[in-house]
Amino acid sequence: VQAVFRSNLSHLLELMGSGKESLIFMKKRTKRLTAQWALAAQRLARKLGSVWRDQKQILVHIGFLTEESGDVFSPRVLKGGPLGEMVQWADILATLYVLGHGLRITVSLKELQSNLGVPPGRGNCPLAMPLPFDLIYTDYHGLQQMKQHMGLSFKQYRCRIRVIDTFGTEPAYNHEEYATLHGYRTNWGYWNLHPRQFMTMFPHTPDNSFMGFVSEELNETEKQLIKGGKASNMAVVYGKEASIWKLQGKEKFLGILNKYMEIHGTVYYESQRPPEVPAFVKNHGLLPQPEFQQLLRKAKLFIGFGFPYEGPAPLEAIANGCVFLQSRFSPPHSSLNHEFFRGKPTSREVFSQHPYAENFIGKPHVWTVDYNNSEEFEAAIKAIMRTQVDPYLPYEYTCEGMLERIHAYIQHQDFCAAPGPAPLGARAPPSPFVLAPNATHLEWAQNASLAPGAWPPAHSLRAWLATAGRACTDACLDHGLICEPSFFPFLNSQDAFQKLQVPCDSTESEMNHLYPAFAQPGRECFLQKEPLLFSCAGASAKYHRLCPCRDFRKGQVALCRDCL
Ligand code: U2F
Repeated sequence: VQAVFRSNLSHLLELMGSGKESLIFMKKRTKRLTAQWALAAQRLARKLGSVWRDQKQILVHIGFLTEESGDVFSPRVLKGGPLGEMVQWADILATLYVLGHGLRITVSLKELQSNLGVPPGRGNCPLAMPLPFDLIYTDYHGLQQMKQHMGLSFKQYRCRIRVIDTFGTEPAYNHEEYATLHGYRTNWGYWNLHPRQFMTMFPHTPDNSFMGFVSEELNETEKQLIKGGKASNMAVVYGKEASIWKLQGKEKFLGILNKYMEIHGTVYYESQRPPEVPAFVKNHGLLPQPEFQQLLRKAKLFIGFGFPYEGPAPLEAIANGCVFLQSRFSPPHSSLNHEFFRGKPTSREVFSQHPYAENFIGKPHVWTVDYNNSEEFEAAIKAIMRTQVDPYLPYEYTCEGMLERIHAYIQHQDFCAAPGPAPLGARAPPSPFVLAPNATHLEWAQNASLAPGAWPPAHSLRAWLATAGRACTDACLDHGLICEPSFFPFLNSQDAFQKLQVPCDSTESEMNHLYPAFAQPGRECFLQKEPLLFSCAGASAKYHRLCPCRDFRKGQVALCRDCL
């Protein structure tokens, strides 16, 4: 059946159920964004033209909202607790619905079981039941619940699952045996799923799929109005929970900021002002989302204190014409040195509160400075007050951008059919490679008939041998490209090393998430033995990694130019 775009979301609102504070928050958001979703659907429909879109039957099981997993989030919705996850789930539901797919939503174990056709109390049903869904979107909590309650069906249908995973899961942590042997075991990882079944909130590593969320968009008139109405001396602090204000040394930089600007906060409080918030701060208390947006529209500056990491609010601030000022982390925060990231299945080093804002948006919208350096901080404030910035929202965070991306995933990503690339170089890479003039970079021959139907199309491959110690994520970005893990199999052969003129004295095949790679001392070449371990993330001073890169659409890093 062909999927048809939907613009009326009232049935979705019914499907979302009611009761919990988290669901109320999500429904309000969906309702408020209805017109924006409808317009985006129209635009995308025009852009895609007559392209056939399969209608899928989709189950969305939001594990972290189930009582069975403790549901610690719902009671904190009105108390300054995390809302980022709810923003994202609301937008995922809207996306799937607007794209025209068949949708079921569950937020309890009972509903999950009845939708899966598992009789309650028969959790360990040994038979693999036919699954009435093509796709299941869930999270780590939901995954655990399905494993416990689907019996054999779980094994059989795991390839249909997509795991919404805010901070991402790198291949080294996902592969159970490898993680256990090499110290990558965490609270979350080791599910042996295809790494791209994990979907992140920001484009962290392309090993996972970038899901994202949306921010409210402004039309031209609104943009002009906002620009005219900005109070150049008004700052809003990022952080709705009082604990964020406990930051050591904040007096110094807040003192400087207070010299130049009027400081506003939206910190939740029960009856009296939280003692952590200085008296000179105008605290509005936690605001409903639309009022928070209104506040951002007036403000010139949105300032981060270092936590929360990588939330939606900075994108909303920038979309509403604020400059986002944040602190640089030196040394970077990671699962090795910071409580928040400890136990998360990623080795990623976070160099500022919001790396996406820093790296994908940057100046004039985003300033990343050392808060301990008073001069640098003060100079930034002065410069920000002088600069005019336009409201800005990257395309991938617009409704159209999110619809486009998820449409492409749904139509092209298939982790069930592919038997996986043959290990051990048993399959020669579909030649020919074309050697670029500078001889360190291989281009895939334009002759795409070599791998027909592959997605992303094989001709977008550009291979690079990274310098020692560089991860493929970074090596590709160095060349204005993005790492594309699905191309690793093309590079995992002696032939590929030869074409890149890598002088291999010997070649071995092992399980290592950094392979294929070249080690200078000994001139050894290493191939990847385990396809699940192909990884864009990861580096070691010992290796030059062989990296598959590709181009990407401007403002839509998840998709290559010919990916639609
Ligand atoms: C992030 O979670 P948070 O919920 O703390 O992220 P924020 O960036 O603060 O914003 C979430 C939403 O809260 C809204 C705002 C954002 O869309 O419009 N809001 C509001 O409604 N009223 C207010 O007064 C202020 C903000 C991240 F998203 C999670 O994935 C992480 O788990 C968490 C911890 O790092 O950080």
